Amino acid sequence: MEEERLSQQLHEYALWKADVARNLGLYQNFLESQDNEDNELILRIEDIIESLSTDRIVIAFVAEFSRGKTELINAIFFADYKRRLLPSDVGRTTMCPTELLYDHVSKESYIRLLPIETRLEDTSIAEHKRNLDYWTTLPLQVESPDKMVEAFKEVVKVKRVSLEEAKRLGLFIEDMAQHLEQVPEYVEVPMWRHALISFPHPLLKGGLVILDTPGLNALGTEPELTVDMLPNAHAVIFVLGADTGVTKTDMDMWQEHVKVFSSGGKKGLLVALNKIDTMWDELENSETVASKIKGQCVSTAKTLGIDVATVFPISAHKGLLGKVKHEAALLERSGLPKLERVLSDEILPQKQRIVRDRVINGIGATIKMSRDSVKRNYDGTRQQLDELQSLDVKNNSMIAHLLQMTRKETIIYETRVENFQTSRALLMKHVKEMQEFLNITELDKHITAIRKQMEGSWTTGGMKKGMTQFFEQIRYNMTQVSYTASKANESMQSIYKRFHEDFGLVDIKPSILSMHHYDMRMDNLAKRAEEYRDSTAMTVSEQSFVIKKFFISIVSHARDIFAKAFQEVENWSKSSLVPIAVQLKDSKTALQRRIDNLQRIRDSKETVEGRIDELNQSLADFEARLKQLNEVCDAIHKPLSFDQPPAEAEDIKQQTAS
Ligand SMILES: Nc1nc2c(ncn2[C@@H]2O[C@H](COP(=O)(O)OP(=O)(O)OP(=O)(O)O)[C@@H](O)[C@H]2O)c(=O)[nH]1
Ligand SMILES: [Mg+2]
Repeated sequence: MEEERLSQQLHEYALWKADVARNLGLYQNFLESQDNEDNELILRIEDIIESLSTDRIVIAFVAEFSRGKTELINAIFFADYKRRLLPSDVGRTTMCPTELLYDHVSKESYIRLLPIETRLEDTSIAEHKRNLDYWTTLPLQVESPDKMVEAFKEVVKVKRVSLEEAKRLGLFIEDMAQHLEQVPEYVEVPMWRHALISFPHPLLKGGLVILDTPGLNALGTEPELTVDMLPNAHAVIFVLGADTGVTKTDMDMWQEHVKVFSSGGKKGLLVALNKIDTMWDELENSETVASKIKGQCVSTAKTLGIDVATVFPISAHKGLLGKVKHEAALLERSGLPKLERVLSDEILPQKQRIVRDRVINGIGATIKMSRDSVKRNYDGTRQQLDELQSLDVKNNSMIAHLLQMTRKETIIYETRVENFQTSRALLMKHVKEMQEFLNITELDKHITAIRKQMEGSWTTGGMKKGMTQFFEQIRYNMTQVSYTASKANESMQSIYKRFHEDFGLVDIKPSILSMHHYDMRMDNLAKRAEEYRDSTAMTVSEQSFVIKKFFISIVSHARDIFAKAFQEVENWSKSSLVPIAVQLKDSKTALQRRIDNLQRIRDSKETVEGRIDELNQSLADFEARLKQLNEVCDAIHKPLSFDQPPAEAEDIKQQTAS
């Protein structure tokens, strides 16, 4: 079954991550065994290992209410419970964004709920996730599916609050009230703002996170969903109903919040045209029904402005039934397996490639550099051995001559090191400049000023002005950083050029510092801010409330971009010079060793044989290290199983399994 396939692929992905982490651990051991260990590098590896263990693949489901998001989740992922696990019903059911995951830290199964009142404060959901103070945690009894179903009902609870309270919470929708004859005194609002459900289902244990969202303007009222959770998901499934077609509210949601997911060519946005069983007509032949469904897919694709290949006609309901009752024909007809195949064969591999590239970009060059350094030491030792073996030990003047030559070389070496230090100082000046533009304390001052100004003017116009000014300043800073980055790159290039001329050593190239990624992220953030601010779906009465909330989530992302860009500049400045520093150190060690050898033999402090034995021992040590580093390099660069022709892929699978 497709869901087993997804499970199997997730399992293989988890094994792959564990293997990479194990190899990075070996590299860490290697670094720790070095004379002057590089603590920062060791910490960086620690971070990568940590990020591999916390890595998740997030699939989000968005749609208007009652399109069948929750039913679809039940059908794709939880049919093995032989029932409808998550509550799905006619009308509005899911009340708050719900994440299903496996918490590897807590390990206990739970439902964790964040009260709706937390909307009144400035704290984002992401911040709440780091601090459990406000959450209500309920245990989840996984051994009994009945009890689980019962427990999940808590998530969909609502409560009655006064109109004033609903307004304060930013949850009273003026537009809806317009249809009512009289404005109600009390309204129903969701009891919870966010839910986290953790239990040890194999898919969730494999790192899958499923995000179920409520319909009915949820995307409008909780900006963090549109600014953070959806853009960071690896796949977004937008669900439509074949019975309703693309309605105006479906279209608004698509235009304002969903289609942006695929901007910049990003893959992973899929459209499920659900409830096709409502078109199954016993009185028509199956070809006619199929062609009607096809026709609706084509018109849906046209309305949304997307390729028809990304529209999947499905019946979540029949798919779930087919799985529970083991009716293969019904399951096939539900169209579910096709959608599931895209998740396992496209979305997951794409994610794995990204993680693999991140590991290679983050540490690949450094590991290669260590390996090259060990290889240089190995070659140097071999050369010394040859020199010793061919040396006429009785010829003192010859030894004196060799010593003098080597000392001269040492002096030249030292001048070059001085030159290197001077160029390095210039480079560090540029780095400092960039970091001043990315300084978080300065950004915070700017944020406070804008915030004050926005709070002073509660009109939409004032809010807009504040937001524009906010982005003007940070974009100016980003432009300055990019400009200085190009100067820093030039400095780095010239350091390398000189280094190659002086040492004529292996042709290593410096990595280029690019701020493009952060510029793009900031542009996207500004774009989303603009779209959100001007959106017609901003139907909530207390508009300034929502904009203020939105500003807060925008700000936290801008801070995050600054912090990451700052760190990138820092890492670049350090790691780009490491290859040179390592080569310099290796050259120095080699020179020192030669002087040592010659002096000892000249002073007859040691027999040539003793020294040769010693060198042979070092040679064996270097050989063992080289072998280990080669293995680490291979493990990290190993092609992924789905990037291989079938026969090789099988081999890799077996290797990962063993
Ligand atoms: N006929 C038919 N009904 C379906 C199908 N999928 C879901 N439904 C029904 O549609 C209704 C809504 O389904 P839900 O899964 O609760 O929809 P939702 O999108 O999660 O809705 P909210 O949680 O309110 O946002 C339920 O009564 C489901 O049984 C389907 O494939 N065919
Ligand atoms: Mg639902």
